[in-house]
Amino acid sequence: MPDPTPSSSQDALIQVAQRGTVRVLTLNRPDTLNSFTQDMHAKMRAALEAAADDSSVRAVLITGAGRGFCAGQDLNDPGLAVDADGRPDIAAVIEANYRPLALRLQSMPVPVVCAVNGVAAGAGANLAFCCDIVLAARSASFIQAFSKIALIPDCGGTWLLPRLAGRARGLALALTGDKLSAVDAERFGLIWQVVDDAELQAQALALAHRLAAMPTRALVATREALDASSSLSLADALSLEARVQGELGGAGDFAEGVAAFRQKRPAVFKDR
Ligand code: T3D
Repeated sequence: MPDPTPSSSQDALIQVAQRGTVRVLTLNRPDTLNSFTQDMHAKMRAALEAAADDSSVRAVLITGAGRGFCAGQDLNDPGLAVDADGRPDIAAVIEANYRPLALRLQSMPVPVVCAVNGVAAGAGANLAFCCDIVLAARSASFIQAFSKIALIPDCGGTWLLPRLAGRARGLALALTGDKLSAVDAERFGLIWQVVDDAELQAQALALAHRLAAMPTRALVATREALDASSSLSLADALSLEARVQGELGGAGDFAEGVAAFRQKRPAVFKDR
């Protein structure tokens, strides 16, 4: 498997580019709206791992090539696992591909921005919802396409939809498989912001650069604390805040942030 370095070629399944301290990963099967094959999953895992392991990377930006963001699983992928009866072994596909993808995105050691440039369907929509901050082009849309092929939402959809949009909206989206406009996705709380199509990539990159200049360890700890809170009592969440704050308070970025404030200068954060 080729190393997904920042120099990857234009026809790579995942294009990898370095823009300063931001690693840009572009899903690149535009003829099938960037739907995922086994091969593409492997490249995506490798690209995320490489970004996580590279201390010069301080934010990741994920987007899609062409008119779509991602149409989820490639339903024609000949590489799909089959069970003993020759039927698609969907459980194996999920365990091997979508589970690690969702968990990796939600545990990246740097913030992850997603720029949804077009339709995001099935696992493609939930991939976006796994990211930390999601911008979408005004023309983009989100479809929980699973019910149309007699499946349930995966890639974290059953967990993410009720948490982001609430049970009523999350369940209705999953049951109907209706297309949701980017504007409504923002209104439902599924994404952060809709931007004009022509502005999407520039605004997403600017946001990723802004996050990259911030105290990475504190941003990642913030994500972890928010995610943990749903299964904690208030008392336990307060204890977690105290513990994490204690750890961050002993780190270089806190000293730098306070010094910069006192000296009335911009802080230069370095921890990761
Ligand atoms: O193993 C497992 O299956 C388990 C894993 C499940 C995870 C999942 O993600 S399940 C959900 C899979 N995704 C879908 O069901 C979405 C299927 N696609 C669509 O419903 C539509 O394509 C869209 C609503 C996303 C977009 O519609 P439209 O009209 O803008 O585009 P189109 O013409 O349908 O698609 C353009 C091309 O992309 C077309 O190819 P063609 O005819 O030009 O050669 C279409 O076949 C191809 N394409 C789109 N989505 C997929 C796909 N090819 C393979 N797999 C796809 N998912």
